Parts: sequence; structure tokens; C-alpha cells
Amino acid sequence: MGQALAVSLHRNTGSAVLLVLERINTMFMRIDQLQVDLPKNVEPDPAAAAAVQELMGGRFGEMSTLNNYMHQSFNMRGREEIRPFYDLVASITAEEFGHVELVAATINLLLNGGEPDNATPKDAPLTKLNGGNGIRHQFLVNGNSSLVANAQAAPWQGDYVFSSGNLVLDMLHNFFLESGARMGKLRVYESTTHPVAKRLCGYLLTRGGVHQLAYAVALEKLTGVSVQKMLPVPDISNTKIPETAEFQAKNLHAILYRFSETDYQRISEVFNGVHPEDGTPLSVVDGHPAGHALADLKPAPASGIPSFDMGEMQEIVSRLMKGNDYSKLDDAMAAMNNKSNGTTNGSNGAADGYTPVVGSEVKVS
Ligand code: MN3
Repeated sequence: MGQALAVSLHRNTGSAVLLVLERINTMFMRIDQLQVDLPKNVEPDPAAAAAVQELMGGRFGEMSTLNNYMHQSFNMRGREEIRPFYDLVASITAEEFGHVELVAATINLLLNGGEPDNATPKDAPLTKLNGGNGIRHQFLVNGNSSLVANAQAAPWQGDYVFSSGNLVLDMLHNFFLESGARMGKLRVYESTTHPVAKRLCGYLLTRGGVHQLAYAVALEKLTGVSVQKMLPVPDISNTKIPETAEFQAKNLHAILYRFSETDYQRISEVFNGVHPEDGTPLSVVDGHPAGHALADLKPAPASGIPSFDMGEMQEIVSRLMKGNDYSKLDDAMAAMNNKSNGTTNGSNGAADGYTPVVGSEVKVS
């Protein structure tokens, strides 16, 4: 748990009081890992990359689930009176953040390897990504990577967020949203044979199924109506999807993560009972699931990702700064040169392992 110190004046004596503020740095905590491991070193598949975009920026994509729950939790009034529901929505928000990252990682893997090693621009290195059913914007504009957009490359929209302030209506909306999200995952699953896209769908169908169930249970607690009898919506069980088996075997279809060690303790007042399909007891787990390493995809020099020539950069900066005091700039350039180990030859010599250091190591006073 993080701590921070602050000084305040005592209201009677005027003397300074040292305050210890708990949890000041746990408002959002980020862990540099993916929620599920994805196959690496796979063939690019622009059509699959386009289809998976719907799970990113479509109306029922992960950007929508994240932003709906995030803003509902930010906006919730009378929070203490409805604390178990607040805790539920807030903790699912954290998981959805990781789902957005997972969808981005999947799209990036599906767009990786399109450019052959040692290709030059005249080799037409992006031919592989220029497939008939792909989205050109991914590689023409976005560096062979995911867009905040749907399968048609239409941008995700803020008005996909529904935050009415009415708890029953918001839970009903969230149930509908998770049902639409489930439909999208099933259809993306059915549209591809690519192992990365299939695994993503298997994982998200399992976890999205939990969120769909959580909102069904929340509605049941609030209204007495047994929404669970409608599950699964759409009427295709995870048991028909082989890629969910590994996750179901670990009970990931019946667990909600708190995504916090100390907070959101009252989720289990809402999320309890048994799974409607197989009777597995529903449970809430402290913290977060075990993580997995993100693929560190190689730069793609022929398309300029990253395209960085140290010598050229120095020359441009010197020209721009002519007549100014650039002693601090020299420090920055020296630091950059050290970092890149002198690989300044060729148009992309500094690409491998290069990390920009100007912002982090040079203080401009
Ligand atoms: Mn999700």
C-alpha cells in the first residue's frame, strides 16, 4: 500500500501536523502484463485484424465496456447507500482496462510480420498487410497497429456510454451491453481460424460471460426478476467453444476479481450463488489474475517504425537551435548517443532497443 506525507495546521493550536495519507498512489495501479498469454511468432492476417477491431472500438467492444463502467462508477451518487453495486462496477472497470489492452495486443500480433526482415521500401514490404479484407488505416497511418475504431475503421464514440444515474437502468444497460459484447465475440470467433484471434475470443467469452452474469445477478438483487434464466445470451454456451475449456477448468467463468487488495470489499454481497449452467459457486478473489508477458514486436524499418537517424537528428536540432544556448541540448544528445551505443550508421541504425531519454533524464529549468 502506498503512503504519502502532507503537512496541515492544527485548527486549535496552529501547530503543524504531519498527516499520513494512505493509498494515494493506488487510485489506478497498472501492471505491465497481459491477462492471458497469446501465441507469438504467428503469420499476419489483415482480415482477422480487421474483424477483431470490432471488439476494440465497436458499439459492444471493450472500449465500450471499459468506458461505460468507468464513467458509471465515477458518476455514481449515494455511493455509500449502494456500495456493493458501486464496488461491482468499479472492479469490473479495472478488468475491462486489461481487455482493451488484450484486444490491442491481438490486433498488433495479427499485423506483425507483414514486413519481411531487411526489406527496403522498393520491395513493397507492406504487400502482405494489403489484404482484401483488411483495414488500410492500420498500416498506412497507425504503424501496423490497432485503431480506436470498429471493424469498418469508424472511430469509437463517447455516446456509446450510458450513465443514467438510475442504478436499475444502468445495470439493465450493462447486461444488454455484455450480451451484445458476447454476440460480437462469438461472431469474430466464427469469422477466423487464426490461433491468436481464437484464443482471445475464448478468453473474452469466458470473462465477459462472468460480467454478463454479474449484471444479471445485480438486477435480480435489485428487482427480484430472475434475469439468470435468460443466460447464456446469445443462446450459445461456452461449452461449444473449445478455446474456453482451459479457462472454464480454472473456474474463470465463475470468479470476479477485486483488482484491489484492500478496496471494493462488498462485491460478494451482490455476486454470490452458483453459475446457472454448471452450478459452480460464484466467488470473489482479492487482487488480480496472474499476468503474462506482452510480446515486444520488432521495429519495422522499411515503413519507418521507428525511423530514427541519430546523426541526422543532431544536425536538424543544431540547425533549429542555432544562436541559442543549447548546452542542455548537448547533454541530451550525449545521453542519446550513449544509449544507442553508437549505432548511428544507416537510416535505421538506432532502432533496436532504443529508448528516448530526453524527457526523462534532462531537466530543463
Ligand atoms: Mn470485457
